[in-house]
Amino acid sequence: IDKSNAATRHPDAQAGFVRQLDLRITHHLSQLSPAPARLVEAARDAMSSGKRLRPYLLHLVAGDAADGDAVLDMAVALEMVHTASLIVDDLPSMDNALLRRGRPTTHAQFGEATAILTSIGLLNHAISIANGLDGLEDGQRRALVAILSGVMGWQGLVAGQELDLNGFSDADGASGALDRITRINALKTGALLCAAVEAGAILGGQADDKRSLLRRFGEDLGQAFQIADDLIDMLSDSAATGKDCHQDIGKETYLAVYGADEALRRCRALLASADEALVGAGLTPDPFR
Ligand code: GRG
Repeated sequence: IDKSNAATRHPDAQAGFVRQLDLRITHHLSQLSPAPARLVEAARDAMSSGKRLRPYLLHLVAGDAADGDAVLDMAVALEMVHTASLIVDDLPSMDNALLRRGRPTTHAQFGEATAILTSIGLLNHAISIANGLDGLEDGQRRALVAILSGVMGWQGLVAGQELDLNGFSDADGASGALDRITRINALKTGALLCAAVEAGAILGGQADDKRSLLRRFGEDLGQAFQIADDLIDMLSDSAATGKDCHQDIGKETYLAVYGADEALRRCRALLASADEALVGAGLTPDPFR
């Protein structure tokens, strides 16, 4: 499993889209001035790399018939929300990480206060991009804004992170380890992938009956992605420490509870189910590989 190779079977198509996306990110970041230069610099730095998986997913689901400018703008908004969440995830009170995307994290470079402010600023700007989308019907624009505000909040990333860090209370009604793990992965990781897929379906004008299949695709992909992410972390840890692959990595993940073989099997089963949902929705899985 190599997450960084997720779309390299189509390097030209992906690279072309990512080039356009990066130009559009630069354009939107230039709109932040006259905000304080240090804050803008922190935002630029945080947004300067990444696999751009969620934007590419949006682009693939939206298809060629969708308005290319709206797709790019919405893709930037999604990447801003994703980046904002990573900045927060890396903070000393959370994962306390010094490296992200192979470079020093935002708080490591600019301090914790500026990192928090950068994250809030990116979230705010993502909503304002979606509010300003041209050439759409009002209902479409409202739906896209609702997707963004939903995914960042109480039914999305914020909720997933709280449960991941502090666990479930009785009132949260979780029934066992698998339920806890699946719910955390859905909120923390799946929600943003689903948001990209749903936004793509809106911009591509996909029929309502296809949307539930596309949602299943996003959900399966989210679960598979988080399991793969945990496997990759474990493999890089075991490469660094020389320990074997069944070590407990500290959190209640699918990998920690069921072991690497079962995690790999589950990941493959989820990806097969995701493929099936895509085909059901009338899309070809190949470009997504
Ligand atoms: C500020 C919106 C907001 C939320 C705060 C911190 C937090 C709550 C949520 C973060 C949850 C989190 C870190 C989920 C993990 C998601 C994940 C697997 C990220 C890695 O995605 P990649 O591999 O990263 O696509 P790149 O760097 O390539 O973009």
